Amino acid sequence: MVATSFKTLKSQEIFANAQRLMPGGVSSPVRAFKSVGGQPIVVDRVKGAYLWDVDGNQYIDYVGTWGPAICGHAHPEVIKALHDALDKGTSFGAPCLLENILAEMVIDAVPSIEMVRFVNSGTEACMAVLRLMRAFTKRDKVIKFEGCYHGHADMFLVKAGSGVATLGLPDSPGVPEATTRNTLTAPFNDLEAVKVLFDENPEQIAGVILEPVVGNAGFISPDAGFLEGLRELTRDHGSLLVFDEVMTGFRIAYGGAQEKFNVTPDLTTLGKVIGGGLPVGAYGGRKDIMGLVAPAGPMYQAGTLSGNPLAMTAGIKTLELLRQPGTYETLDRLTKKLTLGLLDIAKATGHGVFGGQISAMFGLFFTHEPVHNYEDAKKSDLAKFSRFHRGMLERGIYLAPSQFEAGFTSLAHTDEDMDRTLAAASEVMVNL
Ligand code: KE4
Repeated sequence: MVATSFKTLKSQEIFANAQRLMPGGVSSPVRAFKSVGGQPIVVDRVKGAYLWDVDGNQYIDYVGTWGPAICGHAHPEVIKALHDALDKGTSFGAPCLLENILAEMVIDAVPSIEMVRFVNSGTEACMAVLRLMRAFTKRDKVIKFEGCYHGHADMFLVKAGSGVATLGLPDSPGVPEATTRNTLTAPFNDLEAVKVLFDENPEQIAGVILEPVVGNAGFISPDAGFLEGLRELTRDHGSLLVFDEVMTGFRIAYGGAQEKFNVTPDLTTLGKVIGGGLPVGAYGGRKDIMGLVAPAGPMYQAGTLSGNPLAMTAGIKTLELLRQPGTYETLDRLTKKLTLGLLDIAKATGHGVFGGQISAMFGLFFTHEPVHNYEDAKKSDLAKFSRFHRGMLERGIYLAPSQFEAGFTSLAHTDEDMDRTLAAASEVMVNL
């Protein structure tokens, strides 16, 4: 028995008060555990691969604050760098050397990025990149994929993944039809459907935006040739290809999914890892496109805290840690051990299961069928996933509280953590 005394009285009290103060008691919907049931735990502190709740329970954390904690939470070198930076102030609202340093690291790392603009979140990055796609091509329509999530801006809340899918929302009220009229959707991994959209909307499509490895419908890998096919289609139709690498950037590889799959988009969005846990987003790409962004060009986008010295500091240190030799081999080995172990245990205990991992990103579905797109994902056994999530939580394993999310490992996770996680899974899956 994986020992745990799972008492959460303080969490329950704090969360009850939170629900009086904030909608759903949270600052972001997926944290509310709505789709997996039960009360969320209230986190007191994090360190390395672990988090502790306010009742003192310790968990092995596979959410990693949704991706940024890829070096482990509160990495000592990141914390020290922040302490040193704090003495110089928290925000300048003016150019600072740290922006140059992080920009240079991003440009050196990401194949598509010749020039970059920092913002404060992945949502902001995706909003800006959509405006840029339209400004550059002078076309209004954009193709996204069902189940992909590109932040909560109006024009992306069409068949979106992540929290929208988690809550089973038909998309959101408050979004005018006029705003989403130009957002076309296709199933992920379906090149034919994209071809039809291009044929039906000749010379009207500004571009295609996607998560090159989907994390917001659960973990879904691109089929062989899918990314290459999109690169060819967009080029043939004078449209732009945009990889939303807010989640995959610096996680799938140091150069992101575009390095891993050797497909270079025209524009890329980033977030999460490049802020090392502080609020950052970024968009970047070809110089001839980025040259349109104000004040260099006419396309307007701005932000009070964009490029602030603390976020830049955390991002710089995080990327310095990631670019050490062997980083991604370690992440891949550990995550493969975990994922293959979970799949083996599920099969050995009689469950249909489909899942996989790429580098430090993984996921599984309880289903007897393969999962290539969001429709497939929705057919999986969501109730069984909820029971799995709860059983693991009670054994000190903190998984993303939704089937429509991905799992994340870090450089702080160890073989012992994986062994403990698999031992917990063996217990939970027997009686799932
Ligand atoms: P943010 O605005 O949350 O920083 O980034 C939006 C975003 C854009 N693109 C991709 C591929 C993303 O995964 C995200 C945000 N990811 C979710 C988790 N799936 C953030 C967690 C949350 O919404 O609380």
